[in-house]
Amino acid sequence: MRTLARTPAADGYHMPAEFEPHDGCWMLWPERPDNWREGARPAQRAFAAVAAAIAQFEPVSIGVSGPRFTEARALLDARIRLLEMSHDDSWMRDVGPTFVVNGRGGVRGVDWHFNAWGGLNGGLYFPWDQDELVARKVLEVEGRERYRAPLVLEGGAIHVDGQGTALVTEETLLNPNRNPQLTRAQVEQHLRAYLGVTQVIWLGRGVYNDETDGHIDNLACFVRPGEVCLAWTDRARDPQRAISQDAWERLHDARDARGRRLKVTRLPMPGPLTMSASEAAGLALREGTKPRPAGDRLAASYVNFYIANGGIVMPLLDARTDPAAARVLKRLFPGRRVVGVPAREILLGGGNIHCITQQVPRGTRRRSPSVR
Ligand code: KQY
Repeated sequence: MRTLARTPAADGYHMPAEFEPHDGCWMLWPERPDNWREGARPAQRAFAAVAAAIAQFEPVSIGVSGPRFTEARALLDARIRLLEMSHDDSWMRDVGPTFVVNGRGGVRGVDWHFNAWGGLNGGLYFPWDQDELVARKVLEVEGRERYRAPLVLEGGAIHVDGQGTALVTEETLLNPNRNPQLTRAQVEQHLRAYLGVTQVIWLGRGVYNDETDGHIDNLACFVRPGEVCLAWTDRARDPQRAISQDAWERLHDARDARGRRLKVTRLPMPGPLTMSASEAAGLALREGTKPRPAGDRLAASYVNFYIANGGIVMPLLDARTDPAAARVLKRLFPGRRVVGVPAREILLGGGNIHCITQQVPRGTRRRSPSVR
């Protein structure tokens, strides 16, 4: 597909909110044994369950390496489209394209630079050259034109309300391991140009011990214009408490692009949860990949859910807190069916359901990928 020379904003495109209608959802198959225990089998079952849950609401496509195609097909619901696609790991939110729309049925994709959450300065694995190609390949399959953004960024580092507001964290976007040459004002300028937003709300740090350097998609998200839900703990001595409190205050003081104050709902957090000795023992250690020792605090958050057409697919992480979190989500999304999927195996790899999915917004259907 053509790579476009201008920016989405200059062409009248913007990123729609996740709660707007979708044409479908993309995922990648988890395979690497240094990130997913026991040769990734438990994670594959969890990903397959997430895909089946989303497929109740919208079409799902999954990229898998050639050698793993047959076993993935056997685990996946028949409704799911499986395609061969090389990748280094399975975080479609971060390596896939960010889709933008023009309000008249046009859909295009933004392809950010990806450096495995920090490159050689704190990144999670090396190399990441196949991940870097995923956004482009998805756009080829979707038949959508591509913008190449001059910015290291991951899809999990941004949330938008679809009405001109972006929500981000300083911990990720101003981290010296992403775009050290850019000032905050220059980062904002790129967000305006590539997401089509006019207002950026900056939170401070992300969820405690989040290896992405504090992605917003684990901490807070828009549930509709003017409304945000925030990961929250009442545990006074938990280091997460001060992080959530600071986010709460910043959200309270913020105005969105339309000048509205935000309504903020606290979504209780699970745990604290840690990596067990047997879970850690199931990993095949490899030089160049972040080690995951037993006892490590896991960055567990119910905010990492996926909004599908008519549904919410939420992670089940802790039997003590899952029911309360589901109740809050049902209240926040009265028109959608809330479906819980056991997600500890995804959490062990460093993220959750939102991180492994990427929505394709609804657009005018292409007759064939070559038709412009
Ligand atoms: O937060 C996300 N969007 C992705 C988490 C990636 C973790 C890598 N191990």
